[in-house]
Amino acid sequence: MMDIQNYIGGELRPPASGRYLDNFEPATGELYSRVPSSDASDLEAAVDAAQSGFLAWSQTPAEERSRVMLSLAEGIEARAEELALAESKDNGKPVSLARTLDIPRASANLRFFAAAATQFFSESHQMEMGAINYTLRQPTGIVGTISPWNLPLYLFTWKIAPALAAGNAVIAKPSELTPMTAYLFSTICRDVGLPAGVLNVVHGEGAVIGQRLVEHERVSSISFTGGTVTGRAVARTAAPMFKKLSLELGGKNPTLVFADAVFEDAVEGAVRAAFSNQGEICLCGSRILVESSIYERFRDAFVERVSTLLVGDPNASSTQQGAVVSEAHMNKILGCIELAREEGGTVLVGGERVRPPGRCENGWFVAPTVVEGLGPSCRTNREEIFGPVVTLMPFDTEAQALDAANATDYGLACSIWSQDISRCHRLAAGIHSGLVWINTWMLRDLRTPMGGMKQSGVGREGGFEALRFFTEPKNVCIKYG
Ligand code: TXE
Repeated sequence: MMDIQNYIGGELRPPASGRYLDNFEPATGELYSRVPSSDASDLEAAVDAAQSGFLAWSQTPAEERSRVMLSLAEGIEARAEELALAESKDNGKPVSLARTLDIPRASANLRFFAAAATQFFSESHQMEMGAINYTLRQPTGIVGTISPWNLPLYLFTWKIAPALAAGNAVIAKPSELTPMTAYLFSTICRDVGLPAGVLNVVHGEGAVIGQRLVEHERVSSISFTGGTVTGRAVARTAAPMFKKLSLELGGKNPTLVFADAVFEDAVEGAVRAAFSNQGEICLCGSRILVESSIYERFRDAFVERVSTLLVGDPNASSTQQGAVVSEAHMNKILGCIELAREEGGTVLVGGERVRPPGRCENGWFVAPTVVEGLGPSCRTNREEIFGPVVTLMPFDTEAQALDAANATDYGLACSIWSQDISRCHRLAAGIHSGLVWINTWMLRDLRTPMGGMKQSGVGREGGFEALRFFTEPKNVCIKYG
């Protein structure tokens, strides 16, 4: 049984208390490693290490920070296959997805922000009466990053990379459900010679070490990705302390399909948006709204396509749907399907647990599920399920589609499938979400702002937005005569 370790002050260390949490492989339901159950004393050590790390790192020229970050990206690339296998085992996702999405994106995050570190700039404002203002953008100090289990190394690096690029020291708290690739990344940091204390990784329970990180007086900013309920608890702690706060929370994203869409592209796009990563991506399109004139044709083609998705051992290269992250999460998803039935929905395909034969028969798998017959205001269409469950709803007019799309408390993403460019622009402006995809889904340019409105969060990640979040702007005004 392998014991994962914290990474504090450049060293891999066991938790001070010697206590660990069990870590399971979702595809088999078996215990396979242990993760530190860190507490306040581990955090204190991490804060002390980060304080001295910050002194050195914030004075390191951007070009040198960039060089070190590029060597971390190279470290990921050199161990890509090991990391992909580890991510798949820890999370349950198909190894093919970890190979093509998670791990390449983790190194891309570091490469992108390594470059951004040398390209960041600030404003200056000339006054006609003979004065000039310029903005200094200085790192905020020790920042806390809290990341979730659905895209473990991808979202871990998405936060630490801009924080490090801007010259901060970081204390990162990965999800206790998927700690393995953050641990392996710690070994890369050690091998590459990242200066001690610049990045510290503290593992453990959210309510214990995550909460302590948010409330620590020497931690200046918190960047959090996770559930809306947890995000609210984080905000409750951080706001009265006036910390900088970035919250990337849940979604209940609509996919809008109009009769003039390229039909095959819309079906394929809607399947991908609904079921990628078992539906465990905050950007997944879990409510599909289809124009009435093509509703039945679309429904039949969609259901046929979904019934061909291969659910099974994440190690098999043919697998398209792996296990969901935990037994508790599987039960939550199955409970949501039950609720959909109670609300009057009809399950067209899926709707139950899957037990793949062989080594995965006790794993936590849910069949890709399609429900129809529910209106936009029921709980199934308003609450985030975060699993392979999607609803289909017809609409008659563009105005109806927009109303239904906006009928949730979330506002993260949407995708629109239509060839009418004027309609696409109108809807993009009218939809309450931070991201709009037209005739595509999850096509990401790392320079663009990423985040949501309403209960999907506060602030934006990505590009210079992220570097602005991880720096404190200071205006300097000079009068020259
Ligand atoms: O995530 P949590 P959970 C949604 C999805 C899912 C639901 C709950 O709907 O079903 O959230 O998932 C840490 N102080 N998303 O409960 O708890 C925790 O250790 C500080 C959407 O598993 O939000 C982990 O590192 N930190 C989402 C991180 O928060 C705390 C991704 C996220 O876990 C904490 C995941 C606390 N009090 C779930 N409690 C997305 N937006 O992509 C927990 N944590």
